[in-house]
Amino acid sequence: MVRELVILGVVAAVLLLAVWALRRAGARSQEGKTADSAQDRLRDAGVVAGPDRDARQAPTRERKRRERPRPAGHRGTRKDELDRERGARLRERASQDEDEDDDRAAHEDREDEAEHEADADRAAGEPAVDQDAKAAYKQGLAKTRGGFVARLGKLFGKKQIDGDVLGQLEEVLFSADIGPRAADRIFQSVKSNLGRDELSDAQKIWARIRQTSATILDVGARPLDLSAKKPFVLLTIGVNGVGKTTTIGKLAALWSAAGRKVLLAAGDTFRAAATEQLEIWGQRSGCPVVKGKPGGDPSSVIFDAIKRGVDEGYDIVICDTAGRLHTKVELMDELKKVRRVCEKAMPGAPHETWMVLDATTGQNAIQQAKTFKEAMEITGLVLTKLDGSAKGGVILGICDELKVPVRYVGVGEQLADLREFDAQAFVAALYEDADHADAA
Ligand SMILES: Nc1nc2c(ncn2[C@@H]2O[C@H](COP(=O)(O)OP(=O)(O)O)[C@@H](O)[C@H]2O)c(=O)[nH]1
Ligand SMILES: [Mg+2]
Repeated sequence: MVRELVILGVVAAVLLLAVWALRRAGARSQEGKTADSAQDRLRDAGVVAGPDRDARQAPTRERKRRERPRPAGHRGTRKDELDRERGARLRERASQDEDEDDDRAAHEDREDEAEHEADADRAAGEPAVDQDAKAAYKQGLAKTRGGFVARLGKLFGKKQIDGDVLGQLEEVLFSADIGPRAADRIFQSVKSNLGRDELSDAQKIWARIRQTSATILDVGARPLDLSAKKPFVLLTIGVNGVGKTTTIGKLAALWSAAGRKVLLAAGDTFRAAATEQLEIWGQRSGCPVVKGKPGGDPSSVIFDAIKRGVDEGYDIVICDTAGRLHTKVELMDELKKVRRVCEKAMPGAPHETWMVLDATTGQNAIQQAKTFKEAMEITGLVLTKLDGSAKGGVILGICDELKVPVRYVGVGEQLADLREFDAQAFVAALYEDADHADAA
């Protein structure tokens, strides 16, 4: 009996233990579920970072989860609803923040790209200055290239260059706008330097033409040294309308931008509007202008300007002059007087006298230069209006005739449209693709 009672007790204890164990397991699983849903809610609310929070697609996934239909009949408590609303608001915020982050990142990317492009432009910009100058020369030389260069191209473009080539070369060169002297120099150079068999080689003929052209342009002038005198006095001369006043304005802008103190002298008192025109350029370039009375003595204006230049420590004084008087003799006499007065105002002045020539006038420019040179010393040339339909090849003729260096060329009407003359770039532009010029 005692033995049976013990067995019953053990069985009851085992049963009780089993029931307790089952209950405990049920309670644990309930606790886990509650914890999971709390975690979910916090994650939903954005308070806790979920594993995919940092992923770029998070807003899309969140939206999908929000849009997922809830099981039918699911009704949460009021607190659950408040939690959901708050969570939705926070998610919206987080999504907006991420959108803003995306916008910021995209903006920064664009800024980076722009910076990159600017760098590339800057890098390309350095050699582009030369390209630009060459392009400007090429444009200015369009007529010349389309004329005698193209005719030479046709002449040498033939498969077989016959013995007659020299005669034709002479004819083409002399009808070009480069002037008879330059034409003869080029012709003689080809004739005397190439042997009979070399005359059938177009490349050799072109090389000789290029070389002689470069030699003509190289008149052995020293580089311009504006610091040699203080003030450095520059006198500009040339017939009406060639671009003297415009060139003075461009030079003033160029040199004052380089840190020089520039003073302008309105020496064209013959034309009423000339002084006003120089004053406008003075304003544009930020340089003061010394002016006289309309119809007054140009020499006294220039004298005053140089004196002021000396007294007030100017680096450069640029003097404008008239391009036309009642007669040519009068004009030349007046220019000679201006020169004498410069010397009186400052011994040794003017330090340079530049003749301004309009490239579009072709052979006339050579004639003008010769006439002025007979009357007074010319130390440099500026060839304007090389842009547009200029007959730029005339530079060869002028340099050959005068043996004076071209210092600058004008390639437009604006302040920045002035370039230092580069003989190498000029020759390169003049004969570029010359071998194919017959195709043009
Ligand atoms: N296209 C072009 N026009 C120019 C250039 N230089 C001057 N000009 C124009 O030529 C005209 C006469 O210029 P101006 O300076 O008054 O000549 P000036 O009488 O010698 O002083 C003006 O309309 C200028 O704008 C140039 O390099 N290119
Ligand atoms: Mg003028």
